[in-house]
Amino acid sequence: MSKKTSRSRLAYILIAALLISTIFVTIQPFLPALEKNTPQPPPPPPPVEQVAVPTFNVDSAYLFLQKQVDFGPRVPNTAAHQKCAAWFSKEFKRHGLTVIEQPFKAIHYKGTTFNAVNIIAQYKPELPKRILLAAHWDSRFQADKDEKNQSKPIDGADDGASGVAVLLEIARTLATNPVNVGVDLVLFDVEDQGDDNGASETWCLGSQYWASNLHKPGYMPYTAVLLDMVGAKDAKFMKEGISMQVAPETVDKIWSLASTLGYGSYFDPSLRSGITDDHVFVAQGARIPMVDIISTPNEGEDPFGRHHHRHSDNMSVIDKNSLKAVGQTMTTYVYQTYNGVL
Ligand code: 1BN
Ligand code: ZN
Repeated sequence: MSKKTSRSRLAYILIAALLISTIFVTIQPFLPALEKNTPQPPPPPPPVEQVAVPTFNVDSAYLFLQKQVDFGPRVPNTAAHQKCAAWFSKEFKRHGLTVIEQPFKAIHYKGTTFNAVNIIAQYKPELPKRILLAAHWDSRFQADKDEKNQSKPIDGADDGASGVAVLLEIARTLATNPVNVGVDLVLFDVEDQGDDNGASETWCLGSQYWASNLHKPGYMPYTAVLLDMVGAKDAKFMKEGISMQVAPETVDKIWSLASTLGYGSYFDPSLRSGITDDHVFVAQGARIPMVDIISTPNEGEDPFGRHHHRHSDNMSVIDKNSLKAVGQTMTTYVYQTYNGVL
């Protein structure tokens, strides 16, 4: 082979090597991207610190209920109503929660202007993932279903104080058993001053106001539950129609949780028709799907029980077993939601 031929062959080899390395350097940055496009198994979720589910102290809840009734009927524009609202704020603050008092005027269907207030107690307000638990705190201005003293207000031990008592006990539980999820405990005013023969909008004035004036713009909890009439003997909680329309998965989770905990005799998985209650206005006005746990022990007449809107809705109808069934179920619901079980 001549010297010239071997030199030109060397030149060809050098040019080819240069070309190959140039191509490699050019496409090299794209190689990881190609790799990224091939399906990779998802990274494991960050470990969640598991928190034991605390016991719901029903004796403490009972005292919270008794205290409300001791103020007298919590009818708007009365001293009892004002004093009880102040006590709620003090009590939530004592447990380290951040309280927002949301005052508003509500026009009663009979024409009176009520000075009303919703109370919002926030546990760990800085956390974005939040659980909303609500109850109404007012009691009815008249015992319209009673045989006597129909124009006098009722104690509302079950219809009002029971749901709030469970929420106050959950506040106390959160303070002593920290959990890394936000919880909002909302007490709606003027739920129970409506017209039994009138429009549904005459009821639930506090939740209607809150739904149009959220304490935080754009507020959207991860899950939301309303407690109403949860303290009477022989309480029966059926899967309520509106709750099933707006949040069927939450209903199913709570009812099967209650059954697992041994409270299946209170939480009846049968369906029942929808009820006008705060959850309806929360779902309509704020687009927040909310489940209502409300006792309807009877069919036909008096679905809410023989004490409903009567003077017999006093401490004598309260049964710690009913309070415990709801309190323990909701405490477990909060802590297991955090633990990632629910
Ligand atoms: C529930 C308990 N409600 C009042 N006290 C809501 C309600 C309003 C139920 C109208 C039936 C009719
Ligand atoms: Zn009522």
